[in-house]
Amino acid sequence: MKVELKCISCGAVFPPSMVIYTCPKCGSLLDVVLSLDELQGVVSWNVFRARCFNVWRYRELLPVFDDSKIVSLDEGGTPLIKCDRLAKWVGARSLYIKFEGANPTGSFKDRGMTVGVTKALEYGAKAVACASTGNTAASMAAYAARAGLKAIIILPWGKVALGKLAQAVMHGAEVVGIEGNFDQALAIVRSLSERHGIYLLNSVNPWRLEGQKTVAYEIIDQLGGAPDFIILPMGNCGNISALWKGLKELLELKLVDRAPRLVGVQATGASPVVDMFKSGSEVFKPVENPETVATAIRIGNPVNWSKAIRALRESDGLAEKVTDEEIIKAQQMIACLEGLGVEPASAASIAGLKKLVEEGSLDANSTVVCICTGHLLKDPEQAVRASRQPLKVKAELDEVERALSYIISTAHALPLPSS
Ligand code: AN7
Repeated sequence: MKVELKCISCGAVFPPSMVIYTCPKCGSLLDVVLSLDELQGVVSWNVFRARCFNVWRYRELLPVFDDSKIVSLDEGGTPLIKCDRLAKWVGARSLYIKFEGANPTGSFKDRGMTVGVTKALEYGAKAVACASTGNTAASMAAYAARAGLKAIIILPWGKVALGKLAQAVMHGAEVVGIEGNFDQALAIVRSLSERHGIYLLNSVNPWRLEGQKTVAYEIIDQLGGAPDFIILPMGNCGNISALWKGLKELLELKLVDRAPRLVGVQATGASPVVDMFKSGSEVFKPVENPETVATAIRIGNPVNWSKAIRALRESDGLAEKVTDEEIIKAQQMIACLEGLGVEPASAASIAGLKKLVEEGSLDANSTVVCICTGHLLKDPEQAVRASRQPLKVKAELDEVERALSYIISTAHALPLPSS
């Protein structure tokens, strides 16, 4: 299949053999452009559904040229779970969670890494690198290990959740913490990659987004059609960019008859894209010192902001910001009402939905899919901090009974966090 890299600003086109991350002419972001004409009539839901349910079910739409180099951990194929109890709390009629925590390293990043690391092998790279708030690091470290590549990771020191750090170091990556934030780490790793020819795997890399777009295919595949809204958290904005690209490809291939409206959610302390979208401004203003409990999306200068704005505008979408309190409340409700453990950034999607329904900007009768991007166990320290602590007693029955007296006397219901 014919594949090109195309600048989203000046339209310049480059061959896929060039190792570039941004446009060599104007510096803007690149899109991978597939010639979908060749696939009309070749791909169909029947063709896809005859295969295993993972990212590679959609093989024709993934621009990898050498199948023997594919680095996979059976990523994707995550559950789409109907959440009726949570829907009631949110005030919506029909709500699904796309549970990306079920990916091999516990986040949606694996979808992008399977393609990104395969590209690294195709290009003949020996080492890969990324800056990360944690999940990209964990995923890249795992896929690099499987591919036999060296992995270099730059992190904001002290601001990466424990589970993610544990993964990065256990998979053997070289990890450097900087006394600074993610945005600074990204600037450093971009220079590092350029100077030393190390393959860059942040979401500025357009190939990574090719893997991540499969979440769009899966949602439509699982629902058998388009929902009214898809809601997701935004950090560096790779995911919303990829989601929209995937949906547009399905539209062009006539594999879906309409596009869902996209909703991007950020934390109030790190909301440059939401602010720009809501104000209707053409000027992007980064946030100097981003801050939020959702460390995954503690990003003030998202590299893909222009693709995110494009996705929100083209899909007639919405954007919303939520406080740390709203994020934690939503995380508890997802956990207690549905049994789904998600990390704070992921809960931002549900918190955003609740706010938009309450404001009346999102019709409560809509069918909504919220993408929950990462697993609860990514940030165990935050989960323990946010929850009731276990009681410690002597190893005696009556001590345990006394500790449980309230529950035992009201055994009809476990207490849930008050709404
Ligand atoms: C759980 O790992 O940026 O808008 O360096 O870990 O595509 O950046 C993580 C981002 C949402 C935001 N949810 O996605 C990183 C990193 C979780 C995340 C996002 C992230 P993008």
